[in-house]
Amino acid sequence: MDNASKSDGASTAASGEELAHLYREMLRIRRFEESAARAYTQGKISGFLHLYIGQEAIAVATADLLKPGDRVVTTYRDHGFAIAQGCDPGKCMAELFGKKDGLVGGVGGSMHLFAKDKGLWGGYAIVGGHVPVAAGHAFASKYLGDGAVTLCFLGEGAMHIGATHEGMHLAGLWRLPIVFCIENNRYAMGTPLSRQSPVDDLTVRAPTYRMVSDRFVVREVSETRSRLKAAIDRARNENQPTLVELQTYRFRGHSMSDPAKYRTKEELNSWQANDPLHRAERTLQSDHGFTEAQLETIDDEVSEEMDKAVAFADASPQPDPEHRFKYHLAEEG
Ligand SMILES: Cc1ncc(C[n+]2csc(CCOP(=O)(O)OP(=O)(O)O)c2C)c(N)n1
Repeated sequence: MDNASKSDGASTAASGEELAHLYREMLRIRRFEESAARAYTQGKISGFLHLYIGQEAIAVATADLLKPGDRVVTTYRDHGFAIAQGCDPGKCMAELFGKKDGLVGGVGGSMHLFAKDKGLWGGYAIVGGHVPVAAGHAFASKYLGDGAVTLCFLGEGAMHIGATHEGMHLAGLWRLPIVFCIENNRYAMGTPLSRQSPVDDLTVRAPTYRMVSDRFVVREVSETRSRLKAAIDRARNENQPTLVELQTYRFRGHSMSDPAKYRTKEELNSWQANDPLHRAERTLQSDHGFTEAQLETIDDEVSEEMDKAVAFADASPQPDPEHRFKYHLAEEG
């Protein structure tokens, strides 16, 4: 199947109300992460902090399509999914701070956000290690006949890891209800795609796993939503897995400790000029009559929400030392 024309015909256009919702969700992630970056420089967050700024449209489009029971399994770049899927930003921030009121009690940190009740089955730190886990989730859904779809997000760097191919192989062999979404942000840490992969088009591997594929540049959140919808519908209705390559860009370094000197300012500027968040803002004004004042109100509300999230995380106590061992062994009963 031709990669560029895989949409099932679902309309890409969003109504003004829908686009305003998607825009607000993208802005919530951006403001959350800007607050997290500030907190990191103030020494409130230890360890790694990988920001998703620039890629928000993907998590927001995904969250908009999830049905109850659907599962998202992703990488350490996971804040956007947690926020978009309805996790409380205060609890997310407290998790980044390693505090007791964090999403997983402060033991996971930034890379391991988890909220089963919201369909977020984990941020994982081992590159590619979560792909067989995601295939396992999809296998469980098929076995139990629960009608759920699993979405597995991975960076393009994970396409060169053995575990990734074990997971994809089984998904294709067993026709699992899963969508593999490669967030190709062009760099694995400081290594550009051209030095990681013999091919530029990462979906060429799809037919070897009997998967359908799609590949596109993430510019419009509404287009991203309709392209992912086609893949999710295919998984849900036909048990047909899809490999989607979403071409995107991270505006910050790999993590907070990376000054990203391996890329040019011109390259960064060209992607920022097409920032899906700002494109949505412009479309709201040009096509749906939103005024500057209305957009400022949305920003003020979102910024206030994130200020409260930081205050909540600041006020939360440290976890009880005993809590560190809670998840090491399965509890009886
Ligand atoms: C198995 C394994 N090898 C190496 C690392 C160190 N590491 C952490 S992130 C990363 C780059 C991954 O890049 P990519 O998959 O493109 O995702 P991105 O960070 O761009 O979202 C590497 C090599 C790791 N976490 N796991």
